[in-house]
This record gives sequence, structure tokens and C-alpha cells, in this order.
Amino acid sequence: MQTVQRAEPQNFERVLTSMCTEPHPKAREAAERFLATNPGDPGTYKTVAKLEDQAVEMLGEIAGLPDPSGYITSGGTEANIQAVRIARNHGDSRAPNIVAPESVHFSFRKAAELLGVELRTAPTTDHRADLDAMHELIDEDTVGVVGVAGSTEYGVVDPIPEIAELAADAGALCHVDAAWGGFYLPFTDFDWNFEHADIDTLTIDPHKGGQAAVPAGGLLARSRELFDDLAIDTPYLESTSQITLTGTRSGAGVASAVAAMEALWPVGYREQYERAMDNAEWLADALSDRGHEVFGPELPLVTADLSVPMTDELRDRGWRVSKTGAGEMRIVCMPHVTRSMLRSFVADLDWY
Ligand code: 0PR
Repeated sequence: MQTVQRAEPQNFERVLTSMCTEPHPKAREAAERFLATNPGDPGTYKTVAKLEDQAVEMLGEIAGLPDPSGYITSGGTEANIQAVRIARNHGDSRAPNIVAPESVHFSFRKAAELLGVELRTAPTTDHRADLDAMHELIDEDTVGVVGVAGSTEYGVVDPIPEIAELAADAGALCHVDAAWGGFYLPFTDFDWNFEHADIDTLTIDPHKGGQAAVPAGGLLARSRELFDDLAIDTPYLESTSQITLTGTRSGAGVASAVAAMEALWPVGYREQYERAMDNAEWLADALSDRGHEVFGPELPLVTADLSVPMTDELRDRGWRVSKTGAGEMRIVCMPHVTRSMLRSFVADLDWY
């Protein structure tokens, strides 16, 4: 009996809520070719180890960091956990805390619990980090200050240069979570990356806007020394230490990240950003024309105050839509979301 069948959803046909998308054909092909490789053992799997260096180099170019350090993680969660670990190990507090806006992804809660670090979250203003509120939470035990460049729920970009200043004044590290926003932001006017601010570490995920296959997240650091605090001895491998969180890792993710970035950076990603923003703006207009209160798009993500029963009805019709914590409907205009998809979505809304 064949138990492994076609993956659902097919063609991302009615998926309006995911931050992942259909991999680029070149990324899919590369992932298949590298399925049996393990960048966790670079002595044995040399080709994929070289590809990982290339991936980090390209992510550095996207994030404005010449000569970057970093690696391809299993996703944004691992990258954020490792960034908190770097901040904790780099600081010298016995009761360390990190300060972040309340809009941070829940992966920071996992990081805090795992690492014994207190996570202090500050209220936001219009979903954006509030610098005064963050400043109030910072004290001598603060080892890290976090900004979000493209928030999960509202797609908002925090004032990163000012957050980096808060961190520097506190003698703490600055981490930016651009897991989702990182492949859109190079084509905007936002100051979000290493070029614009004194950032120490940054999360940027090829398996989201980068159109790589899952799993391919990215963690970058301004200097190699930041990773030294994470190094664990690996006596029986050819390489002598490991800075990653996981051991055996997916070579498929690494290879597909390189293939996607080679195919799309920068022209393809720019086109993708422009198309996604056009779609998000079209949707925002269509929803406000129908009397809904709309937030966004700052990046290609729109929320609207559609009633909860309506969201349930849409789900019954096969639309994959999700809600924010405050109950608004949230639509992410990923590359697979086309104008015709949005037209039929709005037509379904009109039907109610
Ligand atoms: N940081 C930000 C800003 C994120 O939006 C996310 C994920 C992460 C970190 C964590 O990344 P990983 O999920 O790669 O570890 N944001 C989405 C979310 O939690 C992830 C997602 C993706 C959810 C696809 C659903 C889905 O179909 O909502």
C-alpha cells in the first residue's frame, strides 16, 4: 500500500496565510540532488559545505554585510534561538534578559525558556516597536535588544537604527529578525540591515520570501568571534568544532537556498516584491471599499477586521486564512498568491 501520497496543499491554490511558498524550480531540483548530504559534517560532505559558504556570502550581500559569518539554519526559530544564545554567552550577567517589542515571533519565547534568559516585551504603537517602552525595560542585565524587520502578524518594520543604539548604550547585542522581511526589504526605503545600523546578528530565511525549499533559514553575524561562544568540540569528526544548534542538517536546504538566490537575486526578487506589493495594495483597497478596517501593507501583508464567522466560512470554502492574536484576518501575499486568486477570494467575500 502506498501511504505517502501527493502533498497538500497542491499548487498553494488557496493558501493566503503561509509565509512559505512554492520553491523556485531550480531550488526544487537542487534540493533533490543534495538530499543525501549533511553540512553538519563538512569534512565528509565538502561540496555542500562550500555551497553553505556561498549561501552565507549571498545572504550577506542581501543584508548589507561584506565578509559575513553565519550558517543555514533549519528556519527562523533556530536562528533566533542561536542569536539569543550568542547574546547570553557574550554578556556577563548571571540573570540575563533580552528586550524586544511585543510583536516578536514566538520563537523568542522558546529561546528564553531553553536558555534561561528572561524575555521582556514592550508594548508597541500601531504594531511598531516603541523605543521609550523598550528603553524602560533595559537594565544592567540586558544582554540583547531585538528589532523585527517584517513582523509576523502585521508585516511592520521596527526602527532598527534606533533599536541598535538602545542596544549599544546598554552594552548589549542587537539582533534583527528579518526572517520573513529580508527578501523584500532590499527593495524598500527602510533602514533595516547591517549597512544602516550597528547590528550584531540577523535572521533571514531563504525558505520564506527566498523561494528555497524547507528547511533553509539563515543566521548572520557581523563577526566570526560572535560565533566562538557557541563552539562545541566534536572530537570524532574531521572538523573539530560545531557552532550550529542541530547536528545532522539538511544539505537539501543549503543547496536549494543557493540555487534560489542565484536564480533570483536581485532582479527576480525585485519583480517578486513589486508584484506582491501591487497585489497587497489591490487587496487592501478592495477590502476597505467594502467597509472593512484595513491595516497595511507595509510589506506584502494585509490584515482586516473581518468577522470570525466569516473567516470560518472562508475556511470551509478551502481558503487557508489565519487570524492575528487580536482576531483580524491576515493575508500574506507570497509569490504563489496571484491577482486572480485574490479576485476570486474577494468574490467569495461578496457572496456573504
Ligand atoms: N521570525 C519571524 C518574523 C517569523 O515570521 C517566523 C515564522 C519565524 C521567525 C520563525 O521561523 P520558522 O517557522 O522558519 O522557524 N513565521 C510564520 C508563523 O509563525 C511561520 C509559518 C510559515 C507559519 C508557514 C505557517 C506557515 O504555513 O506564522
